[in-house]
Amino acid sequence: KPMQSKVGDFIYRSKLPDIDIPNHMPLSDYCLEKAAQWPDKICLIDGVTGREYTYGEIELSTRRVAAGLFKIGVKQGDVIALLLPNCAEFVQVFLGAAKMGAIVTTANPFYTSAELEKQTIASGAGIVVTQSSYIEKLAGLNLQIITVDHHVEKCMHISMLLEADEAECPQVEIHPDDVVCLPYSSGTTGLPKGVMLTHKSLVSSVSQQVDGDSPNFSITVEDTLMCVLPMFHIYSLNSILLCGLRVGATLVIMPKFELSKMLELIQNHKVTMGPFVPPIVLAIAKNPMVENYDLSSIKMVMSGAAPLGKELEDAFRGRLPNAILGQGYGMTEAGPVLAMCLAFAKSPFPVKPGSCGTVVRNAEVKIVDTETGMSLPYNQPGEICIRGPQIMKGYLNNPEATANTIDKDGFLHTGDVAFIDEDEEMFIVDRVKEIIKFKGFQVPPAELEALLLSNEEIQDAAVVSRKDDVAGEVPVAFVVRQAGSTISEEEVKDYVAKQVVFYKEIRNVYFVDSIPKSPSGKILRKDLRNKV
Ligand code: 4UV
Repeated sequence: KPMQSKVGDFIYRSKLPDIDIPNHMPLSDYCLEKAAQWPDKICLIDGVTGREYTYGEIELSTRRVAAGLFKIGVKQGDVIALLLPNCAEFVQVFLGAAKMGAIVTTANPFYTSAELEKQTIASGAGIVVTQSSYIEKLAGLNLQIITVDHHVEKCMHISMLLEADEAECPQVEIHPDDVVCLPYSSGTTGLPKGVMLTHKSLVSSVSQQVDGDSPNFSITVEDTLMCVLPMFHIYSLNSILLCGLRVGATLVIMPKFELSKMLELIQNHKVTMGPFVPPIVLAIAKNPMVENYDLSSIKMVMSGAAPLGKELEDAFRGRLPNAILGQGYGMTEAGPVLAMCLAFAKSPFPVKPGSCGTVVRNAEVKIVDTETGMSLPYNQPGEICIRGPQIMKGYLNNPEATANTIDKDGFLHTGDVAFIDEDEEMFIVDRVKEIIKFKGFQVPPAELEALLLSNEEIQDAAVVSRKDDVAGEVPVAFVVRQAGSTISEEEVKDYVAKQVVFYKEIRNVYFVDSIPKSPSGKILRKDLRNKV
């Protein structure tokens, strides 16, 4: 039975015992704590060049980058933007920045200039680390640029950091509540906001997954992880990179998803663990090319960041019968992992298809009735709320949005609707927030609506999701034209497409006379979704 607390709430917990979480430690020290035990173990393999980096080298480059950042004037608490696909430099700069108390804000390198401008200004980033091919998009943003590939005039080069003297690594005092990572997420409503993840949040989240005698996510120094999901998104950053480093695993990193290349790397490097998103699970389940590779090294496959259909799960199991397939459920603001499949545990539990896992250790979940606010017992769907040392400190410079997300009892409201069954397994059934998920990427409707409204020919607009077999969901728009306007569907689509990354592009435009709204002016999204 879920434990009933003194105020009568039903509280759900892991079936695994709580552990001691060393969340007094700074993040990079925690992740590399045991690296000295395996200095020659391969930490990263660059899937493109084949170049390998040992744990000893990554630990050393962490101190060198910290020293280099200090030398070029970065101070504790300063924000550095990482605008990189998966590469060794992402890891080196992230760890080095964390080591010297700086904050990393991550962004999708495919973002447009306009999107980058918003995030770099809002986060207060002064430096951006990127590839030379993205520099053009950063023109006029008043950022100091560090390139990781070519030397470019007026930019600094990564060698300044990687070749710095580790003896000059600054001695900083890092408090567990200091922010270390600032990903952007629109959360349950509105525009993207800076999510303040502290050293304590991320150490706790990693620890909840992989530490102790009976870990939930039982990866070890023996494992090789496929790192194809982008590290600029919190799923890959946390559950692949940071968890992998903590246990001493080898990470095979790919800058972009390409099925044949990924299968080849899995085969050649005997990858044991594949953290994926549903579209990759789909490709493995359905693409005939898969038959040509030996994937027998894979023991575990995790799907997360978006719902995984039951049929797809079955098809996948038929393809890789020896791999355990399970889900992880995360949300940037939740630190990010809320629940994980207990079949991934060192002492595994039987699990049911369709479940997104069981709440992680050292955390409490409530399922809250969206109408009454009452917490609910087994098998009744309501909003998932979570409390624990891993959740965000809040949104940057936005106490109002923070207060709307983390309640006075410290529970973070996810906007996801689920029930929990008697085996403590969580099943997500709905979403009461606006966010659209394209292959696991966030598409915030409010951002697209603001763009649409900035067009003089558009009087009102609403953006909602439409189900899509491959992407999961895609954004579509309802548009009210200004009187006299004849703006076409193509024109509306083009107008948005010019200003946003590809996955936020609007797929269809429906012209309507008015947007249905509640008396308080809120768009009735459910009505619109039903129309699509
Ligand atoms: O904020 P965000 O983009 O964050 C994520 C994070 C995902 C994960 C998954 C497994 C991990 O191990 C991990 O470290 C991170 O996606 O989007 C959050 C929203 O995505 C939906 C849900 O609506 C969240 O609030 N979502 C995430 N995972 C699942 C999911 C899932 N397994 N099933 C259904 N929806």
